[in-house]
Amino acid sequence: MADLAPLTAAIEAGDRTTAVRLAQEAVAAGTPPQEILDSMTFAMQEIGGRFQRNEIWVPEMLIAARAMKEAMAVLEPVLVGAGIKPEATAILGTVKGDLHDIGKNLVGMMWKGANIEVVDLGTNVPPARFAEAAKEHGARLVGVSALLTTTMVGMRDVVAAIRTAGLDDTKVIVGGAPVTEAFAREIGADAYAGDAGSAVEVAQAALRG
Ligand code: B1M
Repeated sequence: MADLAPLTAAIEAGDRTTAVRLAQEAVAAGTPPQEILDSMTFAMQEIGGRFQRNEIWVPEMLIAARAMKEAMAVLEPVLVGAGIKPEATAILGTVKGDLHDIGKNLVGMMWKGANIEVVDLGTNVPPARFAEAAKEHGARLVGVSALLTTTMVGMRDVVAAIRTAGLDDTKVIVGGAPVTEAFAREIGADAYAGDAGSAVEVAQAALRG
């Protein structure tokens, strides 16, 4: 079995040049693509954990996610060729009336790093659009972000739109600075994630449950 620890370490360090080179070498050496992918997603799980424990901050997480993205670009054609598909699809967006997207983008990067395909609808997304996109893409996850106390209330309408559309297998995950676990429960969301690191664990638990 190839030693993929240096690839994991390069992604964790945000060293994209090394990460891309090691990914290319692993592919060229005929390492099974699933093994390469696992070593890369493991790096993002580590990064997520460190971020949650306040051992690293947004910039470190961003550069790790960027290294992951570039190494993933090397792996993607090989994964497609091997028939390895993302674990699930997630629709992601910032709630209607809200233009903040830095936190949402971080969540998207972390989800992609965890082998979840992300359809990012951007900001100021009306509730019906989340439901339409979830239906169109057969998404098992819908992630909604809000940064304003005035817009977070609109998350209730997103949950309602998903339920009204009959998307019973689609789990709604909410997050953002003013959002709390209690609020998530109150509006009937399936789960709450406090930060981009825990959003990975929360998504994986939602997919299992
Ligand atoms: Co705005 N803004 N802003 N702003 N802004 C805040 C949020 C505010 C707290 C500033 C303040 O007053 N201290 C305040 C909100 C007050 C409130 O409602 N309680 C505020 C305000 C009032 C406004 C305007 C109304 C200002 C005005 O025009 N009068 C206006 C609203 C515009 C609109 O949306 N309609 C406005 C505009 C803007 C900018 C456009 C200038 C800019 C946004 C740029 C952009 O996003 N592209 C901006 C910014 C940058 C901020 C602050 C400074 C930073 C937000 C940020 O990106 N943080 C913010 C003050 C602050 O937070 N210190 C502020 C970094 C980011 C990584 O954290 O987004 O919290 P965050 O994401 C975290 C978690 O929350 C979580 O994970 C992320 C990583 O851990 N998370 C999720 C987020 N989404 C998640 C989804 C999940 C799970 C976890 O699952 C799906």
